[in-house]
Amino acid sequence: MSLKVLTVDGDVVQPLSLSFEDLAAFPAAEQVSDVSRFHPTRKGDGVTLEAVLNRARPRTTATYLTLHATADNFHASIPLAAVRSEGIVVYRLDGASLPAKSGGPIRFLIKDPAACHTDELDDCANVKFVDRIELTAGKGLDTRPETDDEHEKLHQP
Ligand SMILES: Nc1nc2c(c(=O)[nH]1)N[C@H]1C(S)=C(S)[C@@H](COP(=O)(O)O)O[C@H]1N2
Ligand SMILES: [Mo]
Repeated sequence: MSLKVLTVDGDVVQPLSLSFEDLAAFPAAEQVSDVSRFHPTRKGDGVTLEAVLNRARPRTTATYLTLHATADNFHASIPLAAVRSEGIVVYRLDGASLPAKSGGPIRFLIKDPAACHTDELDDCANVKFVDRIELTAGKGLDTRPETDDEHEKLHQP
């Protein structure tokens, strides 16, 4: 059995547990090749968030989508309606699993994010090391920095 890298759960009809192979098997129309087209500094291939949600089927009561990175305890919760068509789940680089230095094994990307802490769909919501996508009625856990100061601290090595 192949290793599951992403769980999708919460307010959904069909909770999912996906491996690299599961994501690679999504049809071509649901794949997003070469995310450097959206972000020159970011690399890899993904699938659309929409394709993942079509399988999980959020209930009509789900209004927020929360991205959880257990690895460094970072979380972002964003309105489902706004992110639905904007999200990419990046999982592959050069045919192999996305490396940690690119935010792998799974990195979330918003196609056209706002500058950090200026909007709910901001650069900070491009969560690295995502292992769980949770759908909820109302906003979930969000640890994104809210001020320039907090932001600077987060980015210090
Ligand atoms: N897991 C995790 N994801 C994260 C962060 C983090 O600290 N941990 N920082 C966020 C912030 S504040 C920003 S601005 C972007 C930076 O992405 P980059 O390092 O690819 O430029 O990643 C976001 N994703
Ligand atoms: Mo950020």
